[in-house]
Amino acid sequence: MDQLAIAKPLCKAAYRILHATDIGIGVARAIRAAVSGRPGGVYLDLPAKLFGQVMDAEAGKKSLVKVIDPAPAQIPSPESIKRALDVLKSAKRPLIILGKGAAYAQADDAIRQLVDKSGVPFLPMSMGKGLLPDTHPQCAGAARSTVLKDSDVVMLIGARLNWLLSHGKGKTWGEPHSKKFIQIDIEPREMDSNVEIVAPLVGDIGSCVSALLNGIDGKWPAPPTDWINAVTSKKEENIAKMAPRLMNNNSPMDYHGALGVLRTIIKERPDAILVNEGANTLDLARGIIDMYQPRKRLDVGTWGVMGIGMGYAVGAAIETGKSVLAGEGDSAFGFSGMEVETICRYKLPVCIVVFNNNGIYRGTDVNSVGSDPATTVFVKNARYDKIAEAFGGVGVQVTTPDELKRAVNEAMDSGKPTLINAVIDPAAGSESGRIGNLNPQSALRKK
Ligand SMILES: Cc1ncc(C[n+]2csc(CCOP(=O)(O)OP(=O)(O)O)c2C)c(N)n1
Ligand SMILES: [Mg+2]
Repeated sequence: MDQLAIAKPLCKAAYRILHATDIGIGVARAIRAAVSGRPGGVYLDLPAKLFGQVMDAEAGKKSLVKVIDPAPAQIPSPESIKRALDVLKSAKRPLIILGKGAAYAQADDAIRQLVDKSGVPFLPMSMGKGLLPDTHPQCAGAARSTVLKDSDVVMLIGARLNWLLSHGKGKTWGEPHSKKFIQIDIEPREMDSNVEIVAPLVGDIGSCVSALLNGIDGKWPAPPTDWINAVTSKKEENIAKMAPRLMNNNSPMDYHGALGVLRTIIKERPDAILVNEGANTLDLARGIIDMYQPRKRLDVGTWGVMGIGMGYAVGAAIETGKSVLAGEGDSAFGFSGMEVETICRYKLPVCIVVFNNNGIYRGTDVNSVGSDPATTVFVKNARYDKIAEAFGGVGVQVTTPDELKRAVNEAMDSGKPTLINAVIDPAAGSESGRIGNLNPQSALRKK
């Protein structure tokens, strides 16, 4: 099987090493390819015939290559900086969008300064959350639809105009051609991917943002007050509407009651790492759970890939030594749930909360014909907590937000591998979480 060819279209780069003497340089090349420019996964093929080769151990050691300056700074041109500052200055209703690229760039201080000094409201994408705390006064997360629709100048920092942002056009973005986009990205081909970028800034995010900061002095005009007031009042209205739902103590739980608990826990333990996958479990958690520190939220990413959860939890716990809280839809959990064995084997400080609503989106669907269970419905009253017990971990079954809170806090305090089966009302979720609008609509029904 030609694995290299299979991997090629899915990775940033794919290489094959044929000789033992080339392993050092091959690995160096793969690392450089992965971390330079826009980072991305690299496939390295070591075919079976390589394994049989022998070489002198000393020569082997010497053949290893140190990767020098693997991700060099890429300095933006001064013209592009001036162009971007001119566009930003002209804005009546400016907005900054922080993507996960901004978080990966680890230019946290510069980005914070840019937001603070410019006074511009910002919207974090899912894994950009926490770069600045979601509770920052300029965070427009709770007024997302308003700022996307009504802004006139949008500065994208390490965020792409892909499907997560409706490709920069359509209803989400208000009147057609009503926006000017400034985009900071290390990848020149990202510019004009879907709509015109009037001020492309090609370079690494740290260098670009620092260069912008040099042009934002004490005389920089604050955004118009009516824009700031409009964003703030929409945000306060939405937060006030949500507050009582997050405090409900219903049993069986709904998503809001259970996620309200996890929200408080992350507020009290801001350096814990939050892993998140599912549909309702993902989309609602993204909005409800505030993040306070950069790179603490790991989720399904651009392509919504179920199955990342347990691998991410293992990786995060080992790499950082910090506690991990994993909010998992019951279906999502099933994609990599067997890794609970790994978590227990290495005694990792991982607390998994399975949002058990008996299925995908809802546990109440029925087939219109036949007696088989609906394709989206799972075994009723499943006890996921027993999976942890099977491997010597802690398993807890909870049916109320109060019980959930106690169980999660206990797990996080003890650091013991724990799986909490959180019983969620099977009728609480909605199809496709909050992206039901992407489903095909019946042309007949519209008429
Ligand atoms: C690898 C993969 N397969 C299938 C899907 C389609 N998918 C999207 S969400 C989801 C599961 C949603 O159910 P659950 O995790 O239980 O979330 P909830 O019930 O809380 O909405 C599936 C299978 C996907 N995103 N990725
Ligand atoms: Mg579910």
